Amino acid sequence: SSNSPRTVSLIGAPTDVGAGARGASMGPEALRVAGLGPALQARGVQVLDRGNLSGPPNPWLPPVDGYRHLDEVVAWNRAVHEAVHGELQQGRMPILLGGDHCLGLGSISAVARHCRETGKKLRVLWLDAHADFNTNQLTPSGNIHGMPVACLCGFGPQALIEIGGHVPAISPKWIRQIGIRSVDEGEKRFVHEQDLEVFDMRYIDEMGMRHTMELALATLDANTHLHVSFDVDFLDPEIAPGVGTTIPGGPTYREAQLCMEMIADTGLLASLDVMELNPALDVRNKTAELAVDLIESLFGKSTLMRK
Ligand code: B3U
Ligand code: MN
Ligand code: MN
Repeated sequence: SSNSPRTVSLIGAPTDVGAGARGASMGPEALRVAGLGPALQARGVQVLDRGNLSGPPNPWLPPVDGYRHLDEVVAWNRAVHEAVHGELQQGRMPILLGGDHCLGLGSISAVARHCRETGKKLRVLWLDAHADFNTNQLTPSGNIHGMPVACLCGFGPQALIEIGGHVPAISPKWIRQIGIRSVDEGEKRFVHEQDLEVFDMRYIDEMGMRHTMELALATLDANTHLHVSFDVDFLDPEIAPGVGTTIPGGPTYREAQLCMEMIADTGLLASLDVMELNPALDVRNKTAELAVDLIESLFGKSTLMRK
């Protein structure tokens, strides 16, 4: 049983305007060099590479009112929103190649808009070391890649929260966060206040990845659009050094594979973000190759038997 479209569209968003380290702007090309397109074709899906979006350069300035590069982040997110929405309208599965995670806002707001237009339910899996639930009041850095989940839930600057034409773009109830292990003090309080469903590393340690994913994927049905926002810093830095903010103690290779395989088993994956890959910090493109390996599992590569 698979609702997933047979054609995927790769959309490159080469920017690091929302990040605290430069280099995620090279992510899309590193994923192509690691063979993402052919790997997906080998899974039996048609692949359209839509090339890269364009947007303003990174001015590398300090934050203003708790936001770094707000105008640039808005411009990039508008471009991402339109591109992702356009692909969904054509019946294709958008894969956003980041770029930093501030662009999850443009991507997921487009998915949410598409779900409103087609009467689908939305479930967002947020795979990340971070909750990305800061506001300009709470942020220690001003970097907007630490804020996209809050913005999607309606907490952020007007220009960002209204990108999908509906405020808030999504309800916190639609999100499941997995792999979380670095949350700022104020951000922690806000996560609890908004009742985000978080499966942090403590939970995964105690209960295991299988049980975690069973809960994160519970209550899906044939009318659910499943979106995965994969921040590559989700993974343990021992296996994935090529990201701007490495946090020790992430999922191992086996745990990450199981996570992807269980998502694949639902047959409901309908859109994907691959974010925060930073080739400037990588070792011989191995983090990009690992990301491609895991995306293959997300598309069913390691599934021998269907339950
Ligand atoms: N929570 C911190 C750090 C951070 C969030 N997302 C990433 N880093 N990649 C912040 O700056 O908001
Ligand atoms: Mn993130
Ligand atoms: Mn992260």
